[in-house]
Amino acid sequence: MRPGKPGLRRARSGRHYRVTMPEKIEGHGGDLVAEAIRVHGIDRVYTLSGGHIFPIYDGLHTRGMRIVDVRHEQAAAFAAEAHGKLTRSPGVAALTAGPGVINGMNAVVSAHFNGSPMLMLGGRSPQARWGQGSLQEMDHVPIFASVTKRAETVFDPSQIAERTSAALDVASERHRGPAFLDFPMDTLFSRSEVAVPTAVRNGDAPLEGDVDAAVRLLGEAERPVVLIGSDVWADGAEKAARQMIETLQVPAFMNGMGRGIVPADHPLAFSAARGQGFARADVVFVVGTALDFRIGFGSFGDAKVVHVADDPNNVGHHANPAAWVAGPLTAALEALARAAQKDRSDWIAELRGVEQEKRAGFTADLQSEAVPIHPARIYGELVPRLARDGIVIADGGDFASYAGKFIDVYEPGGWLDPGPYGCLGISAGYALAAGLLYPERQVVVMLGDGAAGFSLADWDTLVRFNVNVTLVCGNNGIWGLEKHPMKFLYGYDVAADLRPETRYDQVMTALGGHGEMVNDPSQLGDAVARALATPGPSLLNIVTDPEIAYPRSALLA
Ligand SMILES: Cc1ncc(C[n+]2csc(CCOP(=O)(O)OP(=O)(O)O)c2C)c(N)n1
Ligand SMILES: [Mg+2]
Repeated sequence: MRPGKPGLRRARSGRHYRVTMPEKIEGHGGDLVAEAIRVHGIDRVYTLSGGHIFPIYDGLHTRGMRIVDVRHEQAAAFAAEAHGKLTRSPGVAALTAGPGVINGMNAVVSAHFNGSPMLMLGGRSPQARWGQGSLQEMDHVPIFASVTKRAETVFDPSQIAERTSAALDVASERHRGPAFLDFPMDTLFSRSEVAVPTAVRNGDAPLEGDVDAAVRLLGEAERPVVLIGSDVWADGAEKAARQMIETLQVPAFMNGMGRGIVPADHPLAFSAARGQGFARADVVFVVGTALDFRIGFGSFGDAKVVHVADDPNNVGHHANPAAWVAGPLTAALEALARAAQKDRSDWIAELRGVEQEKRAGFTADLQSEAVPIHPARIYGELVPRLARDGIVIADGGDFASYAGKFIDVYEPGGWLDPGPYGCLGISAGYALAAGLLYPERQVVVMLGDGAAGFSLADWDTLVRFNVNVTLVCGNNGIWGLEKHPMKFLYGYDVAADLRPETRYDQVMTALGGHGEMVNDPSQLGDAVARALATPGPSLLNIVTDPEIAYPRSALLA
């Protein structure tokens, strides 16, 4: 929304909404950035210091807004991405020109893949000297253009508030994602007087696609399943999803931020039976997630696929869906809930049988007495001690894959994984955002030893902000998810070993947190309990068996 006269405007839905006259404020560029962020209801910015962005700090500081500063920009940017995932309004990172901005790049790409609302603000060398070789003089915008919804440089000081506000709105619009703005130093230090626009909310746009066909397919299906993905949570459609599933008695699987929308102990929630569910279904409804490698590219044997996406551009036409629907997911799920009802108790009972059988098959590993410790045993000790509203973050290869298999989620917003971009090193930033947003909840990171190396300097940040987080490191001394496949393909492996038994626990204690190393499975339970009970950050360094590879079947490409 541009600043302007008060009055009625027409929304995309055709409805009208009232526009209030925004107040004018006078200030430097940082004031205007901070004000635009503040009026969007966002109270904090993640950052690492750099002179190019000092006015933004001043703008935030003088408004009493929170500045969360880290040790490597990737942590600030991943914190902003996690903030977006958890709060469903944009997380904001402010990074200094050149290397600062580029260090945050992977989180922007992750937000692009994950549909996470996020705004990255960058410093930029002064326009008055452009081309003369200022420090860190580079054009970020073309680099960010292909992985953001909007990437632009704001040259005019009087446009700063408006462009910042518009970038936040763009990031929040379906299909959500990252936006990037940078400000030349001379622009950011200049003063102007402008009106700061208020936030624009997502309207109830009409549904596109063939709603009737989707409803008919659901009404007629004998053995439907639904997969609920991250966009259902991001779009605030979790109640509609649960209602549809319960009304029509459709077995539900969940991935990404969709996990927990139907609590893991609900009669219609399934996870271990996923292979069988997809193989035996006659129609698979995929709602709010891409038809990508995580779900066999949307090809489910003989089953038809119906794709429900939050935006027409996100429909997976490659899978030739029998029907597709695109638009607000609450409306889409409410439409599906009007399908004809059917008795599906036999189908549900069949899947429940499979679920129970598969879960019974996990028990031996979860309780394994083996030395070195079986990675599954760690989950065997952790899972019973997790709070129902805990937040679990998975960062690593094989060790993190076990998290997806063994950790049950009971509330939406309780699970954070890197998503289909699969970037190692998310966890310090993700934990920082989660722990500061929800200090009263358990935050637990399931961390590979390889993944640990990407972000361990930011354990210092977790200590400095006294974030209540437990890092559980499965230390097999290898890049397991790479070593085992390479050995399988070539008969040997290179570049896949780490040093065995590295003392990551001592890194944590040196930085001021709680750390323990565990070699003996019988000591594990008590160590987990101690770590969870210790305020502030703690790290369990658990030496696991490098011979054990996660049993994997997904086709990555
Ligand atoms: C930034 C980044 N670099 C490299 C990879 C490739 N990669 C995926 S899993 C993996 C191994 C992870 O090792 P670790 O965290 O120790 O977990 P493990 O598989 O040993 O349990 C690697 C190197 C990646 N996904 N992301
Ligand atoms: Mg490892």
